[in-house]
Amino acid sequence: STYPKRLEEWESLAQKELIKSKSKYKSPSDLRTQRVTPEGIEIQPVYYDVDAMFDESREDPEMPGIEPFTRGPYATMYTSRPWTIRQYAGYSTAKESNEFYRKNLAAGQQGLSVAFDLATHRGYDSDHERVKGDVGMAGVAIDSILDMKTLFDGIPLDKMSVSMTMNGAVLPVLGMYIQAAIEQNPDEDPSTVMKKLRGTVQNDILKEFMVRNTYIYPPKPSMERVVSDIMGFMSSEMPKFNSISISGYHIQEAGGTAELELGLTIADGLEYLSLAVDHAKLDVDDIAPRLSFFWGIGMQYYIEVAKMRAARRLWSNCVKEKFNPKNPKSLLLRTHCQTSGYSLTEQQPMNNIIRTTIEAMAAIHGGTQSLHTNSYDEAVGLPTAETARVARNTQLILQEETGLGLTVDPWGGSYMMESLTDEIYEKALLIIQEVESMGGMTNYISSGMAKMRIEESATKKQARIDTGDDVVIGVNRYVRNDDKDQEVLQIENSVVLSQQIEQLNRLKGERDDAEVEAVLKKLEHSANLTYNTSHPDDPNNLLRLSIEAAKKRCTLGEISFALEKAWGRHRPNSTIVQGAYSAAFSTASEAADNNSKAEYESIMKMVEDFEESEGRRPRLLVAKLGQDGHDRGARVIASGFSDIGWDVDVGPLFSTPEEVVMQAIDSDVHVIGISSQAGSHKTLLPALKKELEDKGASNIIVVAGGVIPKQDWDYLLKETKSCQAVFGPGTRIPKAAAEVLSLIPRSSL
Ligand code: DCA
Repeated sequence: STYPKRLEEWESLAQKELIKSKSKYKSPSDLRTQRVTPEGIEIQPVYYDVDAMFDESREDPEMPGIEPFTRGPYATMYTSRPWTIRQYAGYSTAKESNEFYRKNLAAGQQGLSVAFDLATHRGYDSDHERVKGDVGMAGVAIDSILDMKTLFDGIPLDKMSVSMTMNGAVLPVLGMYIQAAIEQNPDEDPSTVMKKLRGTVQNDILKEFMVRNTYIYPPKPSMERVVSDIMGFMSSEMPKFNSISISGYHIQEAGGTAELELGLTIADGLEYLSLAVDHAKLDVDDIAPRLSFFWGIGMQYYIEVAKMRAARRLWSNCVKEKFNPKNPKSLLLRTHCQTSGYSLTEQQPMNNIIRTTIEAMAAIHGGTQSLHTNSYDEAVGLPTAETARVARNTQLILQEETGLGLTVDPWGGSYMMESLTDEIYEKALLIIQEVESMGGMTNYISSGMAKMRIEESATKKQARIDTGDDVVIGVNRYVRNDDKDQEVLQIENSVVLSQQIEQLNRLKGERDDAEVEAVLKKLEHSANLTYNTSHPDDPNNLLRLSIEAAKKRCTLGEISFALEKAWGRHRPNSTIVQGAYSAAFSTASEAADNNSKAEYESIMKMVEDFEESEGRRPRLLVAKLGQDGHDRGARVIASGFSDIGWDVDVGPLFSTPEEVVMQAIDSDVHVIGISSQAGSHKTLLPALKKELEDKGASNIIVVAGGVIPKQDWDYLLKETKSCQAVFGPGTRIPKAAAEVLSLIPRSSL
């Protein structure tokens, strides 16, 4: 076959245009490599289908609703029912969250999605000493069924579809949710009520071990007892409830590329199905139709649409090959999407509305079933009522004004989109094969491979921004310095805390202690069993027992602890990725800013000078305080500083101020760097400072970074003098490294 004539014509026309416009690209082939995505995909200047040019008799095209579902899970998609506008939210107390939900539902939101605070995630009651800074900060605090009933007061649970982002403390939370629904319908048989419940629980513990870190127990009981018992119970008792939301979102947020997000998430899904079929002896057709997915949608518009199309084809093909189900619904991937939090900038926050809109369009064009759009102030804190309204309206406008939903899979048949879909499919499949070759996802995670791959990708991403290879308007291009401070929602942690404690005391005063004791004993006994209890009729099924515990007014902390006595708490280990950050500077493209390379070299020289004059390298302890497990920022900083020449220690997650100070003194560091993403900085940084003073270690410098609103900077820097510098989101690593170095007093001066 000869090269099609039209292509030759295009090449020569393109060549002429490049010469005429004095482009820096010398030939059409230069255009083919000008943009290589983080996934390694070369975005082509023009796509074409050579086969189509030769051959008119094409195969039957793929169609939506038909295996392998590339074009959508349903035949009619949004033409008959739009996607669900499902905004994720939770505030301080159950009462405040309930008021917020009711207002939102009245204003056009269609489903609920509950955000819990970190104390709840990690299985602690609000009065536990480890969670002082976390209660009510990043979501709603739930200690018992009393809070759960308040949360859904006036919201009929037998009708409303409710999604709950809960993984670690999933048993007590589900137990309380189910029991609250039963108590809302006192005249009905509990089992009838349960059959009506619609919604989704995240229950995706595998990704917690990889990235999000809100686990409680070690992997084995988390999988073989918790996830397995929930799948088993729901398959017959709650047939309308989605038992897992297999989440790629957090892999993307932690810095993973689209291929990693896709490959690792589908591999997670396959692992859950293996658990159900091989371990729990459940029927694949009872489980697979109620598994759902959750993607993060970032700024690479074409890639995101292609990822979602490839995901459906991949899931369908893999499930068919491995499990050969009989029900076609078992092959069908349904998904929720959330726009990327990471893509939002603190600088010029209004730009975030545009980013979110474009991401939402990608999710819609990718065929999502349900969508959360972020508020534009989320790089600095929790959304206010005003910014939450803008986020919801973004979806209402897309759904009701634009006609985006009038055609199913509008990108289907585009040369570009079909080609990208194939490319991402193949790349993700390689990752799935790598996982399978190591015996599945649990092994892959335990080997450290999953974390390593994601962190490497995150470090490279940061380096691409720092070199200017990836453009972020307002951060590394078109920077302005006249931004007004963004108003942020302030939560009075101490007020929430005292309300929660009051409620806990009331509960403990009213309940029957003997009954509480008895059911907690049953839970502990079940946790110690070694046989499979996932069958819904098994009296030792852990979800069944958790509902009973909620009914008897056990607290979330008590239920969690009964299981912890048998299984212990999982302790992660931390390593630092090395070399990925510096490598990006040596391979930065021509498009990258040359000044950034010079800056990088000058800071490395400063570190060398420091070592020469001080006799040792500057030493930094990167630490996380409280129950905040979002450690992308901390890990990227650790890798970046280490590549620049610092000695870097990484403290364990979930530390108290006392533990951090002890480690800092033991390792004789110059600086403690606290990364805070979940709003506890105003409580925990002053506590850290006090502890340093008490231990006579005030010479150690403290710097903080992460999601810390500008309004709080004075409080931290001046009023309480809890730290010497604060770095907002989007700070470039070389700049931060130079500034922190200048804070260290030189002994020789
Ligand atoms: N034609 C026919 N039926 C349709 C169509 C259509 N075009 N579109 C939707 N439906 C049906 C569905 O089959 C479903 O009924 P079923 O449950 O009996 O099968 C119902 O309408 C609801 O639609 P669905 O697409 O399932 O949308 P949601 O209820 O919003 O569920 C899903 C979305 C992703 C499956 C769920 O897991 C979810 O809501 N996840 C959210 C997770 C979350 O919020 N995470 C926060 C971080």
